[in-house]
Amino acid sequence: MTKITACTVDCGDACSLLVDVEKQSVRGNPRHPFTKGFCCRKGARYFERLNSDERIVTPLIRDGESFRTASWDEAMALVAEKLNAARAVPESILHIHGHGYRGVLSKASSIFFGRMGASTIHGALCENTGVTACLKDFGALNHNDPEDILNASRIVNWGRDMTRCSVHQLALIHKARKRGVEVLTISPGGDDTPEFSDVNIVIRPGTDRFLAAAVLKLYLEAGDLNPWVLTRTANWPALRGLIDGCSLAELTSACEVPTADVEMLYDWYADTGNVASILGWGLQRHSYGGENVRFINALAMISGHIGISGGGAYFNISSGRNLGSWDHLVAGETPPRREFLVQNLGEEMRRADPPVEFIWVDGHNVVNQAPDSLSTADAFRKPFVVCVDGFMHDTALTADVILPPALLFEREDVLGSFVHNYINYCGKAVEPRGESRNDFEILNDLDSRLVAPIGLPDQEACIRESLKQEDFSLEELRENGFVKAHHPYIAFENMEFGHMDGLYRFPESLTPEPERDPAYPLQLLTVLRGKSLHSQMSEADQRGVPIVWVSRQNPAWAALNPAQDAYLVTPQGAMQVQVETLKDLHPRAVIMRRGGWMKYGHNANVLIKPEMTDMGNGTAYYSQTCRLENR
Ligand SMILES: Nc1nc2c(c(=O)[nH]1)N[C@H]1C(S)=C(S)[C@@H](COP(=O)(O)OP(=O)(O)OC[C@H]3O[C@@H](n4cnc5c(=O)[nH]c(N)nc54)[C@H](O)[C@@H]3O)O[C@H]1N2
Ligand SMILES: Nc1nc2c(c(=O)[nH]1)N[C@H]1C(S)=C(S)[C@@H](COP(=O)(O)OP(=O)(O)OC[C@H]3O[C@@H](n4cnc5c(=O)[nH]c(N)nc54)[C@H](O)[C@@H]3O)O[C@H]1N2
Ligand SMILES: [Mo]
Repeated sequence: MTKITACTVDCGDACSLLVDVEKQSVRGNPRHPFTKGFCCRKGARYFERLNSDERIVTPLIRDGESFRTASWDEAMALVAEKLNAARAVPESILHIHGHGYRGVLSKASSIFFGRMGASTIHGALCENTGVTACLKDFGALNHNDPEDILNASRIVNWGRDMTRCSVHQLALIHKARKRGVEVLTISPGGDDTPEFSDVNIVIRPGTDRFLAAAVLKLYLEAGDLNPWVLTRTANWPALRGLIDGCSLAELTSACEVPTADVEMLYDWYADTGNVASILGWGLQRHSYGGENVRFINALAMISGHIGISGGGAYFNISSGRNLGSWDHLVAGETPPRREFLVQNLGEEMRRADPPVEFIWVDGHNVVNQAPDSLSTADAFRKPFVVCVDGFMHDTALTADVILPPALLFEREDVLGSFVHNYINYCGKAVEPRGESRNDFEILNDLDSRLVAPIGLPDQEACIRESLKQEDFSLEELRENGFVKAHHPYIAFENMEFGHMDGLYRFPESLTPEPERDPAYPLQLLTVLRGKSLHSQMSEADQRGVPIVWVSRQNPAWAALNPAQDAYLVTPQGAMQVQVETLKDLHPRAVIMRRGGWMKYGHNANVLIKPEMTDMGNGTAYYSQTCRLENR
């Protein structure tokens, strides 16, 4: 029997999937216009994760340094007792929810603990820097339909490694190239972007704003400005002043891109035909990531490529824009809540008054994925920690009780995408393994044991409520697996923007990149893995010493003695690593693939200090400086 479902991991492709229940095999839904019958290896092999020996399938209660199996009744009675007591001071409860599983029902724990007045987290680990930058520029979060990329003459890809992060955008790029569309990628290198690019430009990490500004400078020098475009902007003189105030040499040396490459990029934007710009998520994980995004958008705008077919700037759309909320189905109001900055959770918790006594964390390996992992793990030692997760990762290891959730294919939900405009139905294809239960049922069980219950609605009622905003039918979704939400094919057509006056806004500052610290002259780029999603990887794959990659031109490479152990060192600490080389990587960049676990000595976030980006309370992971040395 084949069941229609959809992937709920935190990925923009958000595939519609068909599961063969007997064979336990997965394939992309051939009828879905974006999924087009194929999916990535993470989705195709998800049953390996569901059936893995490493999966936790019964509740566990801490027993000294390890855990013992418990019944749901025993585990939930213990959790309820602690929560009932903590509710005397609601702020002493801390709820942490991540994007480990997406869908309208995944909001349940946030609404549940919100009504209690529990503390929560703020700040952002993912894409909020770029989202905020785009909102400042365009006044709304939108981009052309993903398929419109096929209408471009040329594509300029600012650092999105589609070989890993999006197999469906990659397929569209391949199709476009077959039609003669050319692709230029700008990145620090060492990724697999050459696989789909005609030309690659290597840039100093974190400095895209200077490259975009340098190309804008060439536009000014050529006197090549479209008067119609300028009338659609609110503050061109401010940007013009910034660019006039810098020489081309200053801009090119700030991004370490040769002038010939800057001129080539100008030609790519200025030649006849339409240019689509793609903005990856990596370039906004820097201290001035917001400015980076804003200058790239400004270049796409000034070159006349916004609001037209075959053009546009692709960062993100909002995955929730087509789905309404259901929190009004829950009685009461959410009072103002205390918030801890997620990037600096350990430190913020240590300073907290009243102290945190009870933590509920679900869908987030926060100890592992937020910066300064050791500090977070340490702050989790004292409170009573409940972790709803199916794997014994760095966050689960801090828990007093672990509750096993039903995972993908084992529960029903609906969700949107931050890349395409389809709403997908995520059907329950198989029964939850062992004693696992879906997150919503776990909350219902807990609620029934509370002295003052919150009262959650029926799950299907929540799904139906979410679909009301666009009048989608749950029956149609169950039958087809997806519905299309209607948005204009071209974003910001006729250069009508989302700001009140309809005009575009340029950035009004161009912040210099901080001087290189001679003690830590390299930059650590903790980029994603193709085979797994963040920390959702098998423990068996994490044996031995983790690998980092550098260029042969990296000053550290020549200085390392291969006969001795190598260490990656930041002001936060040191980690033993194995150093390998990669062609065409920027000479000051060190690549480490993120998601490895602390318990195996593979977690880069132990070495990353909590630093914010310039916008949207994002995390400047990639501005982490480092060095490599023998010890
Ligand atoms: N396989 C897999 N797919 C995923 C995920 C996963 O973990 N695994 N995660 C999902 C999620 S949540 C996200 S947010 C996305 C992330 O998707 P991506 O943005 O593709 O990946 P990142 O690892 O965030 O960023 C790394 C890329 O940014 C480039 N880069 C880094 N710094 C700079 C810079 O300063 N300038 C430029 N121009 N380029 C730079 C690197 O060369 C690399 O190609 O992927 C999603 N898809
Ligand atoms: N060093 C460094 N760290 C980074 C980044 C970086 O660039 N560098 N980038 C970051 C980015 S882009 C992101 S999006 C974040 C991701 O941070 P997280 O969201 O913490 O990432 P995951 O490791 O995918 O953890 C998700 C967890 O949810 C669990 N899960 C899956 N399905 C369910 C379910 O149905 N119910 C419950 N209860 N749990 C479920 C999984 O088992 C997994 O343990 O990390 C950030 N961390
Ligand atoms: Mo992300």
